[in-house]
Amino acid sequence: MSTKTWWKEAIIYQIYPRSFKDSNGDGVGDLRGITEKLDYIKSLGVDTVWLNPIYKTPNDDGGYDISGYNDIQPEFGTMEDFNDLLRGLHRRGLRLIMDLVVNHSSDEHPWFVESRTAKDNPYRDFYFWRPGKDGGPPNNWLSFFGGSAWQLDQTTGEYYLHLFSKKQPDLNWENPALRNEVHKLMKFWLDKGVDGFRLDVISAISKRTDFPDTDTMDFNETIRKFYANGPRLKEFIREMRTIVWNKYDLLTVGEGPGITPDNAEDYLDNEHGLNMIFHFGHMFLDQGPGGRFDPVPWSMRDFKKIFKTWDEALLKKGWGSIFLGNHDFARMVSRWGDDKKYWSLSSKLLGTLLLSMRGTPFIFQGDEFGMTNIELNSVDDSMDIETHNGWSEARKRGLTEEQFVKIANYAGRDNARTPMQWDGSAQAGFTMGIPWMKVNTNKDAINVSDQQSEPDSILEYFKRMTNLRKTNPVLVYGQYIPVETENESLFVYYRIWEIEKWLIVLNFSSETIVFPPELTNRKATKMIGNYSTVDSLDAARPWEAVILRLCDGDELS
Ligand code: TEU
Ligand code: CA
Repeated sequence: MSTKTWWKEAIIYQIYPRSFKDSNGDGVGDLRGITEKLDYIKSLGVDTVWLNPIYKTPNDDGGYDISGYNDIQPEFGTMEDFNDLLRGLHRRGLRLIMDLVVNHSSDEHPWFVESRTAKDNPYRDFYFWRPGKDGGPPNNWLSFFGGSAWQLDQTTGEYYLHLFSKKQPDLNWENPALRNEVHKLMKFWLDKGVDGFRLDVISAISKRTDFPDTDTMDFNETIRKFYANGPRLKEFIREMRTIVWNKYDLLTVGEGPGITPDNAEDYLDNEHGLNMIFHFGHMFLDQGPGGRFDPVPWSMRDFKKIFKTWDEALLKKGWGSIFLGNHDFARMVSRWGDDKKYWSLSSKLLGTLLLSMRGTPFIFQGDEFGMTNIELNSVDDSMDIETHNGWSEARKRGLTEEQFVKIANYAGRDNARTPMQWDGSAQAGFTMGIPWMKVNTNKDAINVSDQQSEPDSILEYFKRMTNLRKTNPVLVYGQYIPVETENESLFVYYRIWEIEKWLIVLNFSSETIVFPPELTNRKATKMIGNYSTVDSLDAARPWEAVILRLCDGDELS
């Protein structure tokens, strides 16, 4: 069925460099800091690292606004530091995936600086410039970060498109000269020896160049119908693959809202597409029509349905990825688990889910030892442009700051971006100086140092889970068969491969849940579990996670 490749078997660790480790005391995490921690990374049992952007940037949006694609952000270090890091990773058998952000650049990139000077500048068509309509912007599109997606530029009196902040003008992929530049910069990094790319918002690179108005108030629907999945998407991806990727053994993972189970094939074509994609189904489950700052309750039934639908969709072509948190969302345990009473058990449960699903798992820094959300007291505390812009929109709708901050504390991106908690010292061992963003006040209770070599810790559990996955192909290649769909607390599934039949039981609740009849009285060996005592096989205790290897002769129902 599915051919074996290294990237299917990989376990990926995501590093947000600004918040990982500061080596020189300026309060900003950097490349040397990562190099200092390579043995820690290796000890997790992961084998690939994905770095969020480290390129030259005015840093309007956490480095996703790039002004020099072949340069390192000076705050993060030099190209020599980068080469050292890459060597250090490879020496330990770890691979490196870079973030490729080419749906847009920074407005400070030389291309855009040129582009805005005159209508006949050779770089004009690297971006989307349009005249206004009826005294306003060319259409009614809204940016991801609030407000119109068009910005009027005085120099020429035209508007440019920016799906994200106004300092992130969208690049025009219709222009072959731009595509050639993208190919060149990918080659630059691949020739240095990097092992792949995570392609930021790849879903939006092909625009509907007549720019039709959106006809819905639902933001996620607007994304699907108007921003993402454009007419030339497949062609652009195929071109990158033919001209660049086919010459290297690399991993490509596409990111982007608007990718659905129905259109995933367009991205993943085995011969011509990306290796895999991130799907956002579960990540948008608790977002209402207004998007991130319009939260709605989510149900376990829907959560399970999303995993089932995606697994089925990806069977036909391609390969999936599994993540429960990243730099764009709240902390995994605060969102899907219980970060208070059952903090340890529920963190381990989420680790069990993450590392026992079909699809390549991505662990976000800090989740391996249970880092949690923070509490901002005011919008001013936020370091994220999305939260600041979200607040200006929300206040127009009549929300008080207190109400908005509550929502931001639940859903905002700051939650994921606080400094790594290495130990309980003043700045959690992240920096000797003043950190660019406040350390979470729970650093004394939640840090690496306390959990290392502590057998019952979340960190040690994660290591056991990565090892289990690495040594048992059933967890990588095995079929995924969900057991029941209705239960609001239990998430139960089989992984089946050759003679191996494994059963994974996860109780997403603080109650003891009696098993459905088909799960009881099974002969099985426990492979791992977040409770140390032997299981009854009749019920799951609060936030219990257990993986059972079913013994020979056992019939699957
Ligand atoms: O995010 C892409 C994106 O569209 C969203 O999934 C994400 O929720 C975002 O935070 C907007 O709400 C990518 C990056 O991961 C993100 O950090 C960048 O801000 C964005 O692209 C723009 O480059
Ligand atoms: Ca630094």
